[in-house]
Amino acid sequence: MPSMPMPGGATGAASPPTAPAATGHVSIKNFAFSPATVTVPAGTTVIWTNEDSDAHTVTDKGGMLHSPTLDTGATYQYTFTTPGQYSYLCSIHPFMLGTVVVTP
Ligand SMILES: [Cu+2]
Repeated sequence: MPSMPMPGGATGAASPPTAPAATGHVSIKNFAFSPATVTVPAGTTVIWTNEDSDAHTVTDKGGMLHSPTLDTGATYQYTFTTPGQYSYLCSIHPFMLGTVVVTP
């Protein structure tokens, strides 16, 4: 990838010019997290996007993940820095379960 100066400067989103942070994406649709299990290396920002017509949340029991109610099209993101396995659910529909596996 050629190295180019940042055009214009402030774009609102803080993205490092080199070594862009990895991102993982989880869709929320049909009352399920998709994929239900996502595996990412430590330091990855996982972004959930609600693609349902119903509101959902991303919530874990430990309080680490605590999104507001996500309406259609809303997103929630969290950067996982510690390896481990993180289970979460939708607090509105507790049968909706998901897991983030963070590898070193
Ligand atoms: Cu839900």
